[in-house]
Amino acid sequence: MPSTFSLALILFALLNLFSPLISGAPVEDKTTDLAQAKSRPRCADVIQRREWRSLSDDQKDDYIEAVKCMQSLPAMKPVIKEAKSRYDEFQAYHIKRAESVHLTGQFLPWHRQYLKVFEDELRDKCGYEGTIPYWDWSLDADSSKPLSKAPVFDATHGFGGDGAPGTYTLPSNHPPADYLIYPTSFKGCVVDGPFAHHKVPLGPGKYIGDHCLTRGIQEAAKAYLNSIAVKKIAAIPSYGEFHVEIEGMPLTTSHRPHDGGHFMIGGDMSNLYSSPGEPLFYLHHANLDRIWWEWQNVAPSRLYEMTGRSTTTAPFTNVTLEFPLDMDTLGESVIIRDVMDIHSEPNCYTYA
Ligand SMILES: [Cu+2]
Repeated sequence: MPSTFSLALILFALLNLFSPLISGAPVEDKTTDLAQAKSRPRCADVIQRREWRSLSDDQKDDYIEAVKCMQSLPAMKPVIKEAKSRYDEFQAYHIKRAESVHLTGQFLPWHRQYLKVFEDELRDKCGYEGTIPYWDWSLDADSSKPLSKAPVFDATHGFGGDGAPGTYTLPSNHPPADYLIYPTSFKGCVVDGPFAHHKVPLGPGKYIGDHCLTRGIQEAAKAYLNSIAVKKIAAIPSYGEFHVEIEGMPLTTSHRPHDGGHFMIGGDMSNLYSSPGEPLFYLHHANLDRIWWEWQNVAPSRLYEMTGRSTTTAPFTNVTLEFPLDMDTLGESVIIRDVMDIHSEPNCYTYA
């Protein structure tokens, strides 16, 4: 756990960086367009995203093999030249877009499309026949076992475990507050499982330098990830409040499932910019996306409910269904409307 002081310091840095967001009045111009929604073709077939522990060992191995395949394919046209693999290219684009796709209305839809293009790439370039699994961390947070014993951290059929203390040092010329780092989360390199000693070329934060995949599992994060925390957020009736409450700090003053999950894994994952260097990023965000999808399905009016500011700095506009979700060289750029119904073209997946 970071000390209260270091948490306060981080919060201060976050508040400074995003102060216009916090001080500005929320923009309320809800977009609900059911007529348009009905015109989108329904998928003939949907593929199922499943919870990690419901996969067979072979299915788990297939997913990890596909991720490792992405890490072995050359980058195509990365936005940061040091990105070496196609996998790194996804991380690079997240670093570049981090300040516009977090703490804004497009947070959930942008990450929904980001996951979709990553999943398409696993299937198209690496012959993967499955989907991105999701990690329902509430199951582990509700359990009396430590989070570090969660099946995702298994060394044989999982992503490997916690960082080994003393194996990693943050760059000394790295201003932690600028990069929104939790220094105590960088416990050490992952030394077991399929990503042991895997080299991440970008991060932590906006820093560029080869380093090991780092973790620092925080057991205290259970409080933000348990089923009570999830139920509380799922019960929020408006999207405007829901997307803030699921995303968390610094929009909120304490952790929520999104930032709490990032913080729980630690290392690059605990960073706003470089987090997709951690392969569990995709399973964490798939679970957030599932919670949003379930929220959308509570009432027909929610399926296309969208609101929130488009930028973290003035002048603020409100995101609408026409707002662009750029994916650059990663895959198809779409508008928010296109991602809202995952059972409609061009999405065609669901959560089991
Ligand atoms: Cu992100």
